[in-house]
Amino acid sequence: DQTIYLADYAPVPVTVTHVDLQVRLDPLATRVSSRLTCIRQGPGDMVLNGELLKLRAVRLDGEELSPDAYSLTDTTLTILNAPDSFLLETEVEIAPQTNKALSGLYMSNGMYCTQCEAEGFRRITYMLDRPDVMATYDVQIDADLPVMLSNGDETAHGHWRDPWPKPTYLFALVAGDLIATHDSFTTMDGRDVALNVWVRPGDEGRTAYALDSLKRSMAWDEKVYGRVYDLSVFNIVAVDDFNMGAMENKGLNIFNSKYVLASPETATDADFANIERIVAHEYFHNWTGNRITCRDWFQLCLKEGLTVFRDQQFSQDARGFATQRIGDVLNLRARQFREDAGPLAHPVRPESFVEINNFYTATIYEKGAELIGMLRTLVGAEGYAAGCALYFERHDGQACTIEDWLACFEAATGRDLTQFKLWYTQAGTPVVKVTEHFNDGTYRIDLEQVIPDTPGQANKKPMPIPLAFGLLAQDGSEVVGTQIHELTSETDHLSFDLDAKPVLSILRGFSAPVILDFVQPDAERLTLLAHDTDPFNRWEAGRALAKDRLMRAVTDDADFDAPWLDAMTTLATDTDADPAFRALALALPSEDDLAQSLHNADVVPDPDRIYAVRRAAQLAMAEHLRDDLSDLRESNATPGSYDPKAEDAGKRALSATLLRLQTMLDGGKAARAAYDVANNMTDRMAAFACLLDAGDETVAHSFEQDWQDDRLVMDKWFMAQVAHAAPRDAVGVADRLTRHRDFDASNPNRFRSLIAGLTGGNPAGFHNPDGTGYEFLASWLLHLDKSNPQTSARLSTAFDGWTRYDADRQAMMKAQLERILGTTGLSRDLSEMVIRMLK
Ligand code: BAL
Ligand code: ZN
Repeated sequence: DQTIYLADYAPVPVTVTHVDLQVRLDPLATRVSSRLTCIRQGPGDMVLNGELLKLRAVRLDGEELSPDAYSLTDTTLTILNAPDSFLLETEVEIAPQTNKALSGLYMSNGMYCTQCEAEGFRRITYMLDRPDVMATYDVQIDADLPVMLSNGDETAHGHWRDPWPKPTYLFALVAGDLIATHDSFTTMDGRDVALNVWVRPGDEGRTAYALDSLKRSMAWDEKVYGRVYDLSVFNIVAVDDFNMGAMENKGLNIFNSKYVLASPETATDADFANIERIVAHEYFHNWTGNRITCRDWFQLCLKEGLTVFRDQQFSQDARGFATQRIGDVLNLRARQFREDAGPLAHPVRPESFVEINNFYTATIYEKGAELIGMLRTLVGAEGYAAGCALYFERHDGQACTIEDWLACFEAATGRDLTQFKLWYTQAGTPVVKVTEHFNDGTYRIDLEQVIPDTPGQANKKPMPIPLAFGLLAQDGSEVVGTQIHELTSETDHLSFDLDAKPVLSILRGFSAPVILDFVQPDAERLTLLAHDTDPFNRWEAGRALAKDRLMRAVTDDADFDAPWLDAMTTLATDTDADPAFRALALALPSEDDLAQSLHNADVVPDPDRIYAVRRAAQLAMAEHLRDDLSDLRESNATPGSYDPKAEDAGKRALSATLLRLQTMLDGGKAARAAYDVANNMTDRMAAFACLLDAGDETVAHSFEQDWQDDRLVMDKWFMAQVAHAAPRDAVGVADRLTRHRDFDASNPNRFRSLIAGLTGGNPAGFHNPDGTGYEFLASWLLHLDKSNPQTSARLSTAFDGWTRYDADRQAMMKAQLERILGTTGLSRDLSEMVIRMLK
């Protein structure tokens, strides 16, 4: 059994306080010489981690170690009977060019780069590769290359010194033929920081937005959290082959090029927003992650949940609270609620894992962020600021736990957070059942919380759930402004003396990551949609109305009624409302959302039926809005040169929504016109998707002719064709595209575009009743697993909803999962995922 348990945590007997590395780069024979300053902290042997290393020498205090003074396995080097303090030297050889797992030191398009989180450093040299060992670093890179970067400050060409103690996972090295765009930032204590974004020659015209986002992030963290940058240089490097979105290595952030490079011609509004958010996220890690890190990987949410919460706050400030919050909640529900509802459910702080790379999940990140948001609601903005200030003061330079974090808030606010900690240890999305009673001038709300059983966890304890709510009169005027009720027990109630039954607006701003079980009359939802002072709940009311209709259309063949269509028209044409909000409010719940909601209601979801019903709803909306569509699009045009600002992006989003409706009516005429005049990738992709939906047979080819030399744009091309294929054609389209000359499974972006284009972008295609979608996915996961287990395991989660479906589909998905598991040489990553999904 390879399972690792939180309960088994123990500090290392011998630690390392300084790392001196010399790296002589060569594609097939890189030589890494390491000198570790070691100090004993307790009894026991020193066990260093190492994988795929050829050990050439090992010396202790300058003396070659005799074979009986150490032992070696495939994954460890153990120093027997080490003294109290000593210098340990090793020399190893590695082959970055053959490293296709993209973990450790590898090559991407001729450049050397690293990814060490979570456990990649052990593929570079022997070391205590765990986050509670924090050391300073001196790094000498030797190669005949123009640019050689590592963490900290450069003291001579290729020599870098990082004075801030850090764990191995924050180590980084980059070398190659790179070109930088430079800028600078003056900190609030008056120090100049050089900012550089390094890219491959030819990409330097696409770095401006990343640099601008970086400067705004630095200023925001000073202003809002009082956090100041602590080195004289901050480097960002864009890499084409990268498993994650980006990585917060100290002073040397490495990014997937998708989240750095942007120009109006090549990047969409969503790309610009992602760049802004991820640049901020990685920068914010400098304090929440780097200066204060995790004691062990079970504490991953300590840095990730908090840093996601901080990047969400930043984006709200940059782009507007309501639309950002709605987008974040949509993402939480689509990914985290789904995860929490299936076989992969796990607590925000898990208690065991086999492969830590499998726990970079929506639960750790997005639910982790919701926990910080709830904590802030419970202790108030001032209490939150005081708790954070104490955390930074008390724990700077340390590797910490969730207990350390919560203790700061208990000390700063006097609040007992014992019950709140259950949010970290209990998996599953709580359901809050709401029932209303109005009698003789008394309005009463009954509340009940139910936390579902999840793998390995049953009979959970009630958690503190902050419920923000307000009350409206039936005419829409507010009678009770926003209040917070803390639901701490299984059942509870609230009472008000009122003349008439009010309209309840509950879970305002989505104040807790829960599912509401609340049957509210349509008339009241329409009142909320039109009048709620809380914009999130205005949107939520519209979403609930739409979901009801779609579900009833699936189960009872119900029609789309005029009052709902009228409300949609009112929204679409309400020029007083923010276009971004209107676009969000007009969007229908996704096919996957409907599948899960039907499953929750004990209805077996039929992917084809869901697809057809969604199309029918769009058609009904389009017909209802028919006379307004053209004018509405015109009035939301953004003429002139492209500006990525949120206001314009909102107009483009609304315009794209309307174009989809127009396409339902005209078979792609308006989309063709829009495609031909588009002067930016946002409008172009919107029109491209519509044309694919309409079955246009020429547009894919002409798009390819225009963009075949641009890898990031071609990722969009691959994805859109699969996502917008007719369901019965989708697997065939995906299969054909895997034989395209530009399909390269070893590039994670390209692989993900094609695979997720099917599994996430075309659910009815993936769930083709003939089972070819499942077979296709399993075959490609097995193919990729041989070289890149991390990405293969990540994409296997497309199978996690398998028990929702009918018996035939379940049998076919189960057979594919068993086929994967029965394959010899399967990675630890993929096998853990499949075993969990089959349990
Ligand atoms: N630490 C891995 C990438 C990120 O969350 O920033
Ligand atoms: Zn992060």
